[in-house]
Amino acid sequence: MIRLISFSSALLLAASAAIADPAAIYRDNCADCHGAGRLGGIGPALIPETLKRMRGPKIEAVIADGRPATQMPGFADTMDEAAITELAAWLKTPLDAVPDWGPAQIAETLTPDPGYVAADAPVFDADPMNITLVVETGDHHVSVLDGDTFEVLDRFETPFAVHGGPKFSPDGRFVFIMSRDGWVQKYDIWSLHQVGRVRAGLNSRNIAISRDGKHLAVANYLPMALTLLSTADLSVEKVMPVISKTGMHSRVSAVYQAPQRDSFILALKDAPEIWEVATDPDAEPVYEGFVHSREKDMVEAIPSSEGLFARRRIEIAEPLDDFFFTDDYRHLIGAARDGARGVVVNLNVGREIAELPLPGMPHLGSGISWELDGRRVMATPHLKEGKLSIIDTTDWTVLKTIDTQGPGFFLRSHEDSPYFWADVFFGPNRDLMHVIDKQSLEIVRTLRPEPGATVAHVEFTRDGRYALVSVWEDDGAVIVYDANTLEEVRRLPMRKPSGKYNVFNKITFSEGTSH
Ligand code: DHE
Repeated sequence: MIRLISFSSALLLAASAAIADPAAIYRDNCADCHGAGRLGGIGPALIPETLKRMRGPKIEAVIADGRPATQMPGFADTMDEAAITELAAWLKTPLDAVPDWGPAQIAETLTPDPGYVAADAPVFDADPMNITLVVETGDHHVSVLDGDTFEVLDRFETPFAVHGGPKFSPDGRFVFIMSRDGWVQKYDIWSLHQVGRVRAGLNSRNIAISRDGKHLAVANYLPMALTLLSTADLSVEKVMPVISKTGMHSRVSAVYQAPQRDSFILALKDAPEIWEVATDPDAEPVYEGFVHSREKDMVEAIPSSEGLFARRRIEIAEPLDDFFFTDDYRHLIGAARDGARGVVVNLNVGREIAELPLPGMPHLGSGISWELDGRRVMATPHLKEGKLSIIDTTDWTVLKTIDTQGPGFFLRSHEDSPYFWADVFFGPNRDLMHVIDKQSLEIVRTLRPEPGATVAHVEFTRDGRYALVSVWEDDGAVIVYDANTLEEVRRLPMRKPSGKYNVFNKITFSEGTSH
């Protein structure tokens, strides 16, 4: 007897039959958008390095139901549960071989925006120094806000899954944005238009721009290299493999600009070293803080004869992550692997000089600093404990521990604000935001802007008058608070807004922001 089956049942059977071969399911259903080699196409790369960093629905749910507001369809009608589970498990396995990703491959991805025409002056009336960018991770867009009126001047599409702070050119005109898949996007704020994109890495961490604004560094996990791009046209200047003194290849956890030093500082994931890369070969290294001439003799200065991107290694006892820098960029504090200590490194002499007890995994990269009783202090949240540590950066002691309603992720303040703001990012109280007095170190107000909704990450306007808070939900919002009265003044609907970045605060390296 001949039995007729529907088209969708036939597909379902086909997918079930292919359970043993998830690679075939992938080829038939996913490769067109995500690339034959799982490295991305119009959809993101589907490799464990990226997937395990994704917050939000589980990969099985995304395959079954799709992603709203994207081109990712749901496959629940054509793939049964077992096939979806099998496919998801396969996507979490590493690639058999990571393809070369050198200057030639990167150059091939360079995509100038054909519609871009550089404006001679800003195409809007707003203060270009008070523009604030809001990264909306819900549908992979950035909103360009006028920091005075809070009007949205533009809303543009970004590469998939932007991570880390966008970096502005020193004049505040251009901004560079990076996705976890290693795409770097250049956008012209004056023209309100994308300039172009390039894929600098396959799995990337963050970016940093040089003090003179000419070079952009991209920290990569895949390949294990630092990519250096020209900010003018996104062309590749160098791909620097990261190999330790003992010959070990290492991922780059992060790259930071050290403005006074005219250099990039690199955190290495797999090797006990910190790297410093020169971005101005003609500049005299700034080592103004020396106390002992003995210290000076120990300096392994960047040899300027090696030219641009000369590299200096600082050997340390164990790999450190997640750096906070003092305002003079003479010292950094890095998080030790045990999640219980901060290690202070003097960048001038190139060695560890102190250790701090910081149990509960400090998130030093979110650290901010200010003056307290004539001393320079910094504050850091902890990812695994509901507390904030206040550290005296003159003698490297923990001055105070402030108890909060749960572990937080970000801190923010402004030179002209008496308060700093600390979110509660994890746990049942993730809808709370603490406001803390910078002098008394007491919590003066705890806000609950939207009961049940995660609130996180704050940015101030240029003058410090308003604080912008993200309601980190798909139908979320940016809430504008009066930074002195702590009253809500505006609510702007946004799609899962994450970080917000004010041009002036960022290009002046405000002490209230992470750099
Ligand atoms: Fe981030 C900044 C590393 C998870 C949102 N994050 C940074 C920076 C580093 C870093 C090194 C500084 C880069 C810069 O701005 O130049 N982040 C890490 C991690 O190692 C960690 C814990 C694990 C990982 O997934 O890689 C991590 N980060 C997250 C998230 O889960 C967050 C909340 C959501 C997301 O987008 O993935 C997140 N990270 C952010 C944001 C910034 C950031 C919004 C920029 C903050 C700023 O104000 O500058």
